[in-house]
Amino acid sequence: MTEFKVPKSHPRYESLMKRERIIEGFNKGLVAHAGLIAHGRGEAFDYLLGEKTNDFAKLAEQAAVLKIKQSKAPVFSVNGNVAALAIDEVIALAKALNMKVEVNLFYRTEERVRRIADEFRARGYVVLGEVPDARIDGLEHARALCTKAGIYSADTVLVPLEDGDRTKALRDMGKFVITIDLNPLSRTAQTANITIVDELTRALKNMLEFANMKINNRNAVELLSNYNNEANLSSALLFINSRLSELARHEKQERL
Ligand code: PTJ
Repeated sequence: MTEFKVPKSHPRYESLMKRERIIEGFNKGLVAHAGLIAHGRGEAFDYLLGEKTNDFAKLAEQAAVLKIKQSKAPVFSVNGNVAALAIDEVIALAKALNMKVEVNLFYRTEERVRRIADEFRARGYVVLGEVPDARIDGLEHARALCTKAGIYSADTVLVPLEDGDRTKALRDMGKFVITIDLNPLSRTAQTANITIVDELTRALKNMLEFANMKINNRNAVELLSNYNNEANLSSALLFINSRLSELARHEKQERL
């Protein structure tokens, strides 16, 4: 942990703890410089969403779990922020849903891939990604590197906090892409097949709970076939809109 001790009584304890985890991850060489900026953007959107899992997010989380359960080769793609914030949740969900985990970085350095893989190893869990032997089609440079046994041959990829370009490239390769992104307007959110507009650690906990539930097959098929990502993203934007209007009205009344 960093030198700053977050008092449990602080009204923003949860949010500050996540911030501390990102800073700690940065200091340990897991998180990219840009990861700090990405986290701040996420915090801002979480404010707008009320810092809780909303109904549209819960629905997307359920659809995502059902889709992963139906997949033959699902892969969980992990970057620096995800490893820093939720490594234990990643391992738990990957085990529950029989997913391989691959370290796949946007700002790839071999050193950072190894450090992240080491964090998994320290927990007795082996990940892919250190020895790339394939490329994501249509992308240039090191950010295209991946493994044949993992992302390259996956049918479904869970890529939280991802860049829009790579999300599109994965879709162009015919993969089903699930993302977790607090910004419903991001290119990734708009490009994925299922977008979970929720905070990463909350989303993974909810998904694990759902993964461990017994679901009637007919209900699963119905939920998935009725799921509409565009409508779900609209619900997220409408929620932010109405929440802000309500808050603004309340503020106005207080001023009168
Ligand atoms: O470790 P690397 O090299 O793979 O780089 C990782 C980052 C996150 C830096 C890289 O993928 C990146 O630049 O991503 P973007 O384009 O900044 O997108 C990250 C998205 O995740 C943004 O839309 C943020 O709002 C969102 N976000 C940030 N923190 C969270 C989040 N969404 C859910 N939960 C969070 N905790």
